[in-house]
Amino acid sequence: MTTGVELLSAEARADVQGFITTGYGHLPVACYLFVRLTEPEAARRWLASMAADVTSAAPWPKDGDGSKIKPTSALNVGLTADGLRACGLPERVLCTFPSEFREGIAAPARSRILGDTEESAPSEWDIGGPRTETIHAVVLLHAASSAILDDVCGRERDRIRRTGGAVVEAAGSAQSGYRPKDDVEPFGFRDGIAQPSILGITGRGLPTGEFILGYPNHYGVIPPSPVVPDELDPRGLLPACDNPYFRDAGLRDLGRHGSFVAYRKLQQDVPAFRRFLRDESLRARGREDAGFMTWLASKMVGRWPSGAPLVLAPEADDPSLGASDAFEYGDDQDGLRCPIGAHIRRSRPRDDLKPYPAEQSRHMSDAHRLLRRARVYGPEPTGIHFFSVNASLRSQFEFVQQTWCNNPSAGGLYESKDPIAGDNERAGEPPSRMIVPRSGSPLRTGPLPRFVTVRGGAYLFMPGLRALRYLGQRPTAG
Ligand code: N7H
Repeated sequence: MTTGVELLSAEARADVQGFITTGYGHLPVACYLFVRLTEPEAARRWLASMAADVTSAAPWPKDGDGSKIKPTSALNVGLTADGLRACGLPERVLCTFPSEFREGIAAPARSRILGDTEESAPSEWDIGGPRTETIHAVVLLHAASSAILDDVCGRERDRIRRTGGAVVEAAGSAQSGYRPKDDVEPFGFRDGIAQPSILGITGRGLPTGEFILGYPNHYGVIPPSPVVPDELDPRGLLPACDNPYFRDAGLRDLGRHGSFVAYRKLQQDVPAFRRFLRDESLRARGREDAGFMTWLASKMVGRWPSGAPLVLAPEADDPSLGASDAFEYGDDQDGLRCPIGAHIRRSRPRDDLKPYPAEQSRHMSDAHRLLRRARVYGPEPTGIHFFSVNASLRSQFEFVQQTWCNNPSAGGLYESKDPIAGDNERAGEPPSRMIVPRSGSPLRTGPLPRFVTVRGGAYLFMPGLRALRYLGQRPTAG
């Protein structure tokens, strides 16, 4: 959809949290504070005080010569369902949130969908699981330098301290991350290239409602949004609910300009990844062949280490194509260039979602896009703090993870899950293998280990600024 575009007004943008519309590429270092709210009144005051400082999606001002003046730090906040409850939000409001959000990422039903089993099971997590403290909110801090990050982190910790114990950092808080040089993630591949563009922000791309609540989505409808009865918002802090699902029902829109965020702490077993490539090289070539190992790893990802898409650079890496996202799979139906099972092809099949024709494939693929935000963690690159921003956790993040990454038959494959993000190596299941089509017979690798282990997670509601102020006020009887 690219015509008849309604851009969000400056006022609307100022109500959206900046984390939804930008990955803060110019703010390479990040710290995430995981907090618990122990007393509703003071917790609400904490939220209200933060609302004044939260970084919005308002366009950055420009200086005399027209260049943007970008902030040197950014503050954003998301709440879990437990967190909303801990702020005193009544059940009759909570029940208007989607069920997957209310259950939370660590609920057994969600783990089955996400493939969070064995070492990735929530019971094993460092943060956000049933054996660690309940997380109520996550404060996301991004900064231009470590010194600035220390500053803003200190400021937020002071704000927490001033609540006198009503807001406390949970064990495992202050997770830090950074944007690596050349955006190379721990397995050695350039990341963060393919991102959907939000129509109402940039004037092109996907319908705004895929990422920001309150606008038409992929199907041309404004999806249901969390709502508050009029009498619980006597001061009219929230916008009236003009969502056709609820019009004239005496409700106000708590969701407007908010979004949902899936947080995953994903640990990458870099030595196991290298070992696997080496073993496959020994099997296929009889020796450790660095060229073969890079080739196979790239077939697993769907891009070369520089980021060059295999579809455009089938034979060898071509760094000049490193940032390219202008490609489709229609001329590569058999996956001879980019395997059907490659991570990027299965997590976004573009024009070739088998068995559908191109137009329908594009349409279906576009219904399940994610805004990916990530920062690498560890002194040695050990994994990523992964965030998926989407209006629907169920039909975007969970759908991609379940139906495309974890599905051994995706795209007509057989016993082959996503080699990077799939729930490989599950007890009681046949081994999953990477299949690389070639002229002649395809290469079938040995069993894929799970290279990526989930170490933590949270489903967050990232409210609009008005909604944040509403959540921060003293409630009327609920
Ligand atoms: Fe993936 N990787 O480094 O190998 N991812 N991913 N991802 N991923 C992408 O195109 C990676 C994960 C998607 O539009 C690239 O920007 C790693 C999860 C989607 O063509 C690389 C991990 C989910 C895309 C990686 C990981 C996704 C994508 C290419 C875990 C969803 C865009 C760079 C540690 C549930 C596809 C780029 C498109 C791209 C890697 C996780 C989804 C290199 C290491 C959990 C939708």
